[in-house]
Amino acid sequence: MINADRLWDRLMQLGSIGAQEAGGITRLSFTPEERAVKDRVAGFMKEAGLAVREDAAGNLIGRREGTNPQASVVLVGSHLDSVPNGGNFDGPLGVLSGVEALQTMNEQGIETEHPIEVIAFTDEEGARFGFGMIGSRGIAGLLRPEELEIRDEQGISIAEAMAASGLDPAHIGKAAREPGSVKAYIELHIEQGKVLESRNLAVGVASGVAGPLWLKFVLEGEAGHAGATPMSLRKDPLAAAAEIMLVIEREAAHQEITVGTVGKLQVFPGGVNIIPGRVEFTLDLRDVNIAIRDQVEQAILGEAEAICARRGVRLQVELLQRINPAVCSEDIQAAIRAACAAEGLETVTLPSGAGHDCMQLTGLCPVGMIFARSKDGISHNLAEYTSKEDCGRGAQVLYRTVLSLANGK
Ligand code: HGY
Ligand code: MN
Ligand code: MN
Repeated sequence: MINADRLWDRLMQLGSIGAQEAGGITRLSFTPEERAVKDRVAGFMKEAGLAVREDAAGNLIGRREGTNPQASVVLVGSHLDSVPNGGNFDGPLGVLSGVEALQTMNEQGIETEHPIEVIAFTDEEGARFGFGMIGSRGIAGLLRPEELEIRDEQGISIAEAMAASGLDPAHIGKAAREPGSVKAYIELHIEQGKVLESRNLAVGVASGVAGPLWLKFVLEGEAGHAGATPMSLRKDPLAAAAEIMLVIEREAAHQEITVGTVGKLQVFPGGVNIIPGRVEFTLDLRDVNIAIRDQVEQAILGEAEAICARRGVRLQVELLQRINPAVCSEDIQAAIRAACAAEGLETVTLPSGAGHDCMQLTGLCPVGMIFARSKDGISHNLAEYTSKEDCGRGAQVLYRTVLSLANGK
């Protein structure tokens, strides 16, 4: 059995790192808060008896050797970075449960054939640069040098932020794992939705992960005097943006699973008595079916162009990231269900609306995810909560699943 008290205590410790006056946690990549949380987790990994290192992409890794030094590694992961004013469980539950599982194996002298590594991926959320999953892309060898030139709102590039935190962006390729070197990837994560709670279940099995498409819309109109400019003579980019946002809502709502969200909006120059000159907003569009997501994307872009043409507003759309949906391995799903059965836990299989690092790893190894119940389905919010009991249940299922994966099943 894993030590649920120790897991909970460590989770609560991390909750104080990056805590915000306005509530919630903010730990963006390559910031002092992220450095602090990685140092604390590195300490937990050492307490667990793991060999601890950081790779060229800044991933924090704790390794436990197996009996067969030639065997491929089982990766257990999640992330420690957060969204602004985020919750305490999105990411850390998976990393700390991985540490707890390996510490339990060491304490109980349990041997596995395959080595196991618990990994805290760099920048899963993409909150700082609008481009996420940097660490898992690095592991999969998918990072392109030009992507390290993406800049945050202060104009700092990913490469510059990496260098400032002691990494050499030129060596990012060294984080990539050889094909065949990874047996499987498994992650415990909070569900971030309401399915488990509505079914009164503590643990769920992921069938797949919806793919997020992130676009940045830039609308250029004509700034003007709010009082002296008749409505018929305006080229107002904010009014155009408002129409486009309603198109996004309508087109996504027409589909069964598709979701569309405008999460960031900036208005320039931003004065009470100024008709805006420029507006920027982001679109996060997701579906588990890539063809449907593409179809909704084209419908939105077509209508946006027509709206802007009618209003005399210039439209530019910039791709921030396009991640394909991921399918979870049937074998790993079966291993998770067997672990749930061994724990006497009824479970359900469900798709993940939220994105996760496993999406970057499907070309490297089979992937699977275990979900822990989220209270009220809330996440990316300071009210995000999973009970101590459910964290323990999820970690225990992870422990059994990792054992079965690391012993050649
Ligand atoms: O955006 C997501 O779905 C994840 O929380 N990064
Ligand atoms: Mn997450
Ligand atoms: Mn998240």
